[in-house]
Amino acid sequence: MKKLLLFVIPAFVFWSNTLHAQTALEFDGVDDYVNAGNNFALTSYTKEVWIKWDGITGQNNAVSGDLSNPHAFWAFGNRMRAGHGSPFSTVIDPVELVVDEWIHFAVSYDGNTGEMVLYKNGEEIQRDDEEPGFVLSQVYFAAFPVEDDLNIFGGSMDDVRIWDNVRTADEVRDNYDACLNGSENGLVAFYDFEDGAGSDTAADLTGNGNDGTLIDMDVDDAWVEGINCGEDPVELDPIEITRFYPNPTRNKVHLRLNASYDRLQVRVYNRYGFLVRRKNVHGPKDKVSARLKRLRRGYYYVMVINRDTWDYDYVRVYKRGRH
Ligand SMILES: [Ca+2]
Ligand SMILES: [Ca+2]
Repeated sequence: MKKLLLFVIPAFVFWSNTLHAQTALEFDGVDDYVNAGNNFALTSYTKEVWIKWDGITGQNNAVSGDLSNPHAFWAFGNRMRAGHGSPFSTVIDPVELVVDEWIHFAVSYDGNTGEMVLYKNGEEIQRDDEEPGFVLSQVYFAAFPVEDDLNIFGGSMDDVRIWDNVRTADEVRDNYDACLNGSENGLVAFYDFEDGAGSDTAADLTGNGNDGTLIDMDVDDAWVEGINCGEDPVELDPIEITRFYPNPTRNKVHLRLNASYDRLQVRVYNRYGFLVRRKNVHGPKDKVSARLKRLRRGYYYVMVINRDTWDYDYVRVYKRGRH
């Protein structure tokens, strides 16, 4: 039905902003960063992050501290690396970073042995010894602030996790692309970046209060499409309304869909773009209906949304009668 409805009223632009996949934060590579505070006191730790690097040269800090609490998890010289104190390059990815691709990195540090291990997409890629005895306290995303220099990261970041222990290789591999809920044992800060457009905060979902504050970022544009945690993304056909009837109608319109869907939402918008009806439908269902009873005569847009993918289709229906 979409092909028949190439005209779009301005209000539909607003609608599309409210329908999104999982989100991430995009950093402009100039001065954007997040301050996650200094309430950490970790003598052993594991940091995890998904990054999509946009290729800018420079220091590209992902999850780091600052000069007073120097630890760095960063992409310098086109290679992801980690360390603390100096040198900061205790472990280095032997392979150069690819631009514009989501990659997961994790680094663990054992404060008792000094051992540091770097993982890429769940697999160990390097390990080395660091001097034992570091305490991680301050955390920034996308920056390592020193005087007049932020050592900024350019690109997107998603699903930052900070643990107060040494995650094992099995734990990293089994969970790097899983969805966490924040209550996992040892997780001291967790940011899934689902806060959404307009938010100047990246909430810490652990309940430990390590919320991140967006600094010098455009809170409307910085929230972009992120990784989809959980199962491998299944390629689903876009939802489509294949038939709707009756039209015009007095009471109800029935909509047939191109496939069965588990979680649907039906919305009715008036011709000014205002939402006048909304209901969730639990499936699997390949047909739904929308009530137009008690609405004024005129044109309405009936939208069906697949709540698993936020994909949608809509049709225009004429409501006849006085009510
Ligand atoms: Ca996310
Ligand atoms: Ca900025």
